[in-house]
Amino acid sequence: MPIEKSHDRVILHHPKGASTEILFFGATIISWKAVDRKGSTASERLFVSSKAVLDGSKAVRGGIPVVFPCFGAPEHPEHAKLSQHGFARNEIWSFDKVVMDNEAGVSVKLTLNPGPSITALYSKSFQLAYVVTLAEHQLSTDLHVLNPSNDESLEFQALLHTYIRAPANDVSIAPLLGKSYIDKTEKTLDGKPALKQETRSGVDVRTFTDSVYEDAPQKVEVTWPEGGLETRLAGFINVVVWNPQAEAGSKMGDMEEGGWERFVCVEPGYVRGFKKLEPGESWTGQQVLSLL
Ligand code: TA6
Repeated sequence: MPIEKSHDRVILHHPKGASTEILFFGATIISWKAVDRKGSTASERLFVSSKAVLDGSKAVRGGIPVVFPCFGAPEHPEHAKLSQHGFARNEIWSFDKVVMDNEAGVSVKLTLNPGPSITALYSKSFQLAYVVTLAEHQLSTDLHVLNPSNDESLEFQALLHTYIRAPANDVSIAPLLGKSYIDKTEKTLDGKPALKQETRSGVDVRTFTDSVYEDAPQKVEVTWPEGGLETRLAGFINVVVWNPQAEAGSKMGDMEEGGWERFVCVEPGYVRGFKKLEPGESWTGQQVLSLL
């Protein structure tokens, strides 16, 4: 059966063996299994910490959390009451409909609109739709933001916090050479994160890494011996590369021991400044993950 829906999640199955599992909590994708191009059995391509909390009491440590309307600590006055990375990853989304179900793939749409738990913290009108499409070797995640207001603009940040399962100390991420980036692991004398220019043709995460790249390329390859993934982005202007290593990872209560050795986060986002939608306007951020 291509689509299994229960009270708290939906699981999509591709006829050729791939699958993906989406919690309605946060619209968090907690599994993507894909068959590699050599045609062996489907294996897990995302990382979810074995200590992740999946009962809806806190954001999932792993998979693909949805970050909206702010990235990191809130900076916009309208976000003053929000927690880190905003509310989207902590809210229950609604299953809207099956978008596609055929040999090419299976696709579903989830939605999030302001409910009491959101309006208590955030006063702006918005409509979010998240379309997840599973193909044989590919997973697409499209985040649609609509400003339904007749008279107010909407300013937000958005990001897909993708935890790619990989041998972290052996990965290379490209092409980021020459791109400017904010290094959040280093503070300048005035306490601000350091602005740097990438000098590496292949970025590694062998040390604690938390880099926000400007002018994201439309395609990023994450490669390692014996494997790799490609991320194609549209609508997003930044890409964040994050791995806490033991330095930060060992302090995270929901990070399994040594988990930082088994993932790299490559996160398409619109996180430098704010995207502004005038009344009635909409925006889409797309991530397409493909096996190399
Ligand atoms: O995307 C990188 C980052 O912003 C890091 O600074 C780190 O905070 C990470 O997200 C995880 O954030 P979380 O709120 O999920 O613990």
